Amino acid sequence: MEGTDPVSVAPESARNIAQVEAHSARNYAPLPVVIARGSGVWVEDVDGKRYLDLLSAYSALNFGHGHPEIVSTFVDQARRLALTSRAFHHDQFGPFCEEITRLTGQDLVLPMNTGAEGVETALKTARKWGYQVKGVPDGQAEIIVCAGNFHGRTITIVSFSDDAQYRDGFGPFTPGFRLVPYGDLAALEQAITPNTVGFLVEPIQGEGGIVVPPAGFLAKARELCRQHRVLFIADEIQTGLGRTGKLFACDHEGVKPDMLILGKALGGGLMPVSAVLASREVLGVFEPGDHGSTFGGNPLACAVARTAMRVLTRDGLADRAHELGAQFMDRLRQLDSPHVQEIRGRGLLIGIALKPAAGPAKAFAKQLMHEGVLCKDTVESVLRIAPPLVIDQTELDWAYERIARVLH
Ligand code: PXG
Repeated sequence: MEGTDPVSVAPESARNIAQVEAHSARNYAPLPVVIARGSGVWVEDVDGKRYLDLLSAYSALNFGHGHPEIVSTFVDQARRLALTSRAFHHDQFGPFCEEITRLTGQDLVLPMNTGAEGVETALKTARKWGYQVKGVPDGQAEIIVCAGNFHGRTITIVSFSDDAQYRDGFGPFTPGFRLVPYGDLAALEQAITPNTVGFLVEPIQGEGGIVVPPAGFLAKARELCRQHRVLFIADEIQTGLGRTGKLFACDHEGVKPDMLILGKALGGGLMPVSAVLASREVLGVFEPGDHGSTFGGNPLACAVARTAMRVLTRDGLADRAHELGAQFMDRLRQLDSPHVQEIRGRGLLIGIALKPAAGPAKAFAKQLMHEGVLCKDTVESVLRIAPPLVIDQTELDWAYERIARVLH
């Protein structure tokens, strides 16, 4: 864990960090800031210092902290009915299913909680569809994934990661996956066999370093999948729901995936809500008992997601991300910084790729923290800028000034 450095960490923060270091597993290395409250794009630490949140919990806070309407739905629904399990129907489930399938243009939804559960669900769906509908011989289904992928941390998901740290010490792994380079159409075509049931892809790689694939890749990959009867599975957990300047990042190339995985922002910044969406042919493979989750599709989650989707559309947050993001990226590109290699991304999902000589991106994130701006590195050399989509121009200007200062 970073710095209990007494010079830079105020007393109450230092106390909290010491507790964490004493009693928590060290599976994270957070910046040494201890946040106590948040509102909109701003958070405040236990010592009363304010910061602008340019990370948005990796896109889970697209609506900002404590969005008033979403909080109000959350509180009302928690008072009325929070949990039933799926053993019974509840009055939020039907409307949620209708609204999310309408928003995504898909036939059916299967709700889960975390992103990784959503991905696991999509993988199970693709396999079952492969055996039942495509006619793949039992136990032979293959799923193609991309180098540099990040889809979560379960054993199956890390089984097809090419990041050694995600895998080391966690074997044996789940078989049935093939890796191809991200954005490489020829490699994808070569990897397809008669047993291929799905191609799982992030339309922009988030944890891989905000990597935008070559123009046309998604549309052509989608077409290739159609030709070979392979399900095109888009993991839009980080890119979906307005983040990249369209409702979904696949929309930039007019691609409608066979299966769509959503998470993060679907929970309105308040709770974990994920979902898999697909056609009736695909999600129709499930029988009662095949798959599920105690909390998946609970009344609180459904109510919160419904309000989140309504706010997203009503407030035009995707268009906002498009406009503010394009401007901000232009301004970043004009920065005459000795450290910057490339500015890349879409909408308000922006990566500042640093030159090797600049040193680790994490050091810049730490400097920005001292300037009152919170963001985080992704891979070693990329700073991720992904503010809540409700951010305004003045707040972005405020952030820009500080980023410019730190990068000079
Ligand atoms: N798919 C994508 C594209 C993601 O970015 C997941 C799946 C998994 O979601 P859950 O809800 O299971 O974390 C992600 C998550 C972290 C971390 O702390 C996770 C993400 C980004 C940065 C850090 O594990 N993305």
